[in-house]
Amino acid sequence: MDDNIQKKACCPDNKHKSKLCLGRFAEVEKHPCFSNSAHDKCGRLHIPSSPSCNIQCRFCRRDFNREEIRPGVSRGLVAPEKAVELVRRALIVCPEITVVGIAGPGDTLATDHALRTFEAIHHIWPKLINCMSTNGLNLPGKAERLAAAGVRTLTVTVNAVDPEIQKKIIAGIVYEGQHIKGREAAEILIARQLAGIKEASATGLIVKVNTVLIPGVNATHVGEIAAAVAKAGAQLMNIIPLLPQADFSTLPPPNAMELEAAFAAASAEIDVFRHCKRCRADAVGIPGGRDFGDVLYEQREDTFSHG
Ligand code: CLF
Ligand code: SF4
Repeated sequence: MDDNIQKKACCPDNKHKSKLCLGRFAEVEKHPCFSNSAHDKCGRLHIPSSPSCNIQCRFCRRDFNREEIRPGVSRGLVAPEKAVELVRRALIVCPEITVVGIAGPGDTLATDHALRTFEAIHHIWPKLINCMSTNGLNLPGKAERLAAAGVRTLTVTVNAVDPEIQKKIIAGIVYEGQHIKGREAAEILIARQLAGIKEASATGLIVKVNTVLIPGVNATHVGEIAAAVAKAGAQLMNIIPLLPQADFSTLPPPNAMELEAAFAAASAEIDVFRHCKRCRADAVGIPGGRDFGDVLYEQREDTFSHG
């Protein structure tokens, strides 16, 4: 783990390192997406257990197939009741796995599928790092249950902290049973993301923020996002270049200069993770290495239901 991350995590002024914080960060030395030294050595099992989403990002196209390598895609859905057997087989197929992540194909907190999955796994493998990725809308109030379910690392996707920018990125949200659009939806989402990050960080989770870099929309806003999420307690940021699709299919992906400018702006505020592989929701193995999803997900029909 980058020593800077430890220092910033323990105390923003870098003056001391508490035992609590060092213990907390020693755990993620084996996390391929939180530790620069582990990204090509440690593996993650993604369990595609979350069936639906509570917001609509304009760049998102969820799909079920075997071919595409990108977030939002999986071969199907795995029920929480099937997760323990899946983990057991995954640890045999790929012993390097240190992390069980849930990152879709929908949002992990839109339903309780991900939480129930983590609870079942943590009961049997308390040393595995459970890792959740969420849009953050339903994050406030969940930190203690997440921690009790063995979730040590949390990723919140924050694409803007300015509602005028955020309202261009989302078509709407479903909040407290209501469909909400425009600036109101953007304000609610941003407020809940920042409140959720603050609460999760205070509870002891290590928080990373993913930001999708969208030219002409949020590409010059990354420094402000980084400053806001760092203030809320996030430790790490991952900038993901836009894959043009859905409503944003006609936008260009960011070029190398835009990406470097975003990395530079973010780096001034927070540590930046630069090894992201834009994983599928059912990825298995060391990111960037061989994917064992075909072995794991396609040979046992009883553990798998196409969604
Ligand atoms: Fe999965 Fe995400 Fe956890 Fe990693 S992936 S839920 S934090 S265990 Fe990692 Fe894949 Fe990039 Fe995500 S390389 S897409 S950052
Ligand atoms: Fe897609 Fe994730 Fe956005 Fe939901 S939060 S619309 S799953 S990218």
